[in-house]
Amino acid sequence: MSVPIHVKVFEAKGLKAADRGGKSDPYYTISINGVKPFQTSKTIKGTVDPVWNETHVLNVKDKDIDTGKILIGLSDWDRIGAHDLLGFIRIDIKDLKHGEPIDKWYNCEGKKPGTKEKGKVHIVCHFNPKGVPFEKSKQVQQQPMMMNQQQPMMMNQQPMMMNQQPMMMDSNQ
Ligand SMILES: [Ca+2]
Repeated sequence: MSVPIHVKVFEAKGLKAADRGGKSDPYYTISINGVKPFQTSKTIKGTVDPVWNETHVLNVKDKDIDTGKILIGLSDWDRIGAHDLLGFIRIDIKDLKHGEPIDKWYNCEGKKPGTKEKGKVHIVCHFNPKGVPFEKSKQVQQQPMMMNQQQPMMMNQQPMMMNQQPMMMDSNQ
């Protein structure tokens, strides 16, 4: 059994500058516990304040609900050579409340958990046992009275959203 978490990565501010001229070309990979398959974002070139607005659906296995982490690894794209690491975001899945979107700026960490790195990332995580799509869940949050009526209808939309994601992954790399 697994449970979907919808993660929307809006933007980052003040990431490490890995290129000359004080800029980076940031992109990230996102996974549960750093286990493949990773999902990869677009690369936003020439900035330390990238805006992504990308939504990911991660399937969390039952055994990872108490101890697993959402791991986001931020890197600087380079035309030649190895890409530079810019930082990590680690989100404990046990801190996410079931069914309730959590909207937060997370500080970047270094390679070692708990160490500081430059920058922060704006993320909404929605741990979502009923399978309500993220965008709809925001509406539900704004209209709490309608919640029970809307939920069953929306569950059918989810497979569609999930199929669109792989198409978008490589388009800007
Ligand atoms: Ca670069």
